[in-house]
Amino acid sequence: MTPIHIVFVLASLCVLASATNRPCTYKGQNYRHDQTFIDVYSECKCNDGQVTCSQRVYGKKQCTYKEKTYQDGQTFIDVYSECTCNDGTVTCSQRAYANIDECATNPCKNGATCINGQNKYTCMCTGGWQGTNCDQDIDECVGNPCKNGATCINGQNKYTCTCAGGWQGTNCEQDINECATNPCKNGATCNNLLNNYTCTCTGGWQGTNCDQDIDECATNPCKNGASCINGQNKYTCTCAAGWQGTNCDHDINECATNPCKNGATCINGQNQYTCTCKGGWQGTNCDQENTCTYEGNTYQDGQTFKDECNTCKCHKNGKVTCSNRKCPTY
Ligand SMILES: [Ca+2]
Ligand SMILES: [Ca+2]
Ligand SMILES: [Ca+2]
Ligand SMILES: [Ca+2]
Repeated sequence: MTPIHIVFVLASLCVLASATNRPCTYKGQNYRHDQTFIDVYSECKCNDGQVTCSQRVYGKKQCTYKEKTYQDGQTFIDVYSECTCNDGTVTCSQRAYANIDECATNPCKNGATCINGQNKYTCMCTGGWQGTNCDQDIDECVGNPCKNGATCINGQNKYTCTCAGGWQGTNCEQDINECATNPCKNGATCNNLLNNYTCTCTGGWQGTNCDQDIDECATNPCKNGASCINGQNKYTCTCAAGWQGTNCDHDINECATNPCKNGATCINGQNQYTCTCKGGWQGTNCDQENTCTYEGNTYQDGQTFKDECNTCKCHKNGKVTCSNRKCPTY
């Protein structure tokens, strides 16, 4: 190596030394090479005349997000977004992941179908449910479907009507025909009413259902000691002797058969007749000749005859009367 070479090398070394150890001037302050210092919240270093500072190392705030703590600058995933803690404030990208399945958490209840949408979901409810998540029961009684005073009971996708008396059907809209069970007897006509019926009886029957026989003898229709027999819508009189007719109120004319003979007069009586005989006849029916028998002899009615000193007479009744003189004895 020549002396010229040596001088050149030394000069080069001197230049290198001065080039790698230069001081720094930063915000009016001088710093040695390699010196570190704090600038506000950053750590800075002088490096060969250049100051470089870390970005806000000191005093930066942590973030608290959904009950978790994150360091400044820390990134994390929240559901489907990417979030960053930035000096105490969390900012999240909006839906970092496309076409998120919003139905994945089964938000639709009671058998509803979930439809995954763009940043939303839609629930298609099954019968009887309503609301965003199909978790609200529909009150099927709201429209008052139960009629005629019925009570409505809200059920699962249905309602039930408890009918008032006399009504039937799903909505209690049908009148119950109380005549359907044929409550009216003995040919009666049934009248269907509201929660009731009435019977229009045929003759001879009475009572709610026309099943009670009317006692036609109750009004004592049979007269003059007759006996009454209660029948079906009628009565029968069994007359006492001497009476006839439906009610035994007609006297039988015992003279109708002309019982009195030989010109006698007949007198109609109560269950009997009386004959008034003409002269020369006697007996109940005046069919016997009117004679008297006296001491073995027969005399005609009105005939007089002698009995010793007395005069006797034969009367209509067959009796003989005599004068009652004491006759002299001979
Ligand atoms: Ca319901
Ligand atoms: Ca009815
Ligand atoms: Ca009767
Ligand atoms: Ca009579």
